[in-house]
Amino acid sequence: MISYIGIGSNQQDPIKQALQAIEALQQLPNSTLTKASSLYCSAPMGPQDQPDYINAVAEIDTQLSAIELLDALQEIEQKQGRVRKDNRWGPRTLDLDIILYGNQQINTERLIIPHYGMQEREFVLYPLQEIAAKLTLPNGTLLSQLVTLCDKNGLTKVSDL
Ligand code: ROI
Repeated sequence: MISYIGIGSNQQDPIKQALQAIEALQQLPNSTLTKASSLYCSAPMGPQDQPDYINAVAEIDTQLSAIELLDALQEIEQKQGRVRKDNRWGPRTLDLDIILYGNQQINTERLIIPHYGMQEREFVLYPLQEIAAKLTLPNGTLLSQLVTLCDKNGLTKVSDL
């Protein structure tokens, strides 16, 4: 199964966190990291009194089920010092989200795939476009169409800073 993983950090050296997360994704069991986007710097979505984020998207080819993948991603978050508390819209050391899992639509207590926010988040859509320009979402929407509709909101590649 081809799956896309969103990577985000705005604490504890975010660039290092994102690079370390990509390395950790390379070590996932029964999976291959097939692509990783550039790192991007994005303005915080949600409360503005927090640092800018570093975001990226990775493509993996995996034999893990969606739930097994979620467990593995949460383990990586924990290892990189993520503290899950009352900070739904607050700063985070590392956030790993399953953006897409093949063409599946999943709606359970723990998992909503495609990720509910992906359609309007520039820090998901632009990195995703970099590595999967021709992607179509499970509902038939073209990624390129969503990108056209989505303001960059100051998003920059880290290499362009
Ligand atoms: N804002 C940006 N720019 N990038 C993120 O990864 C991100 N993650 C979040 C919230 C707090 C919604 N804001 C974000 O979880």
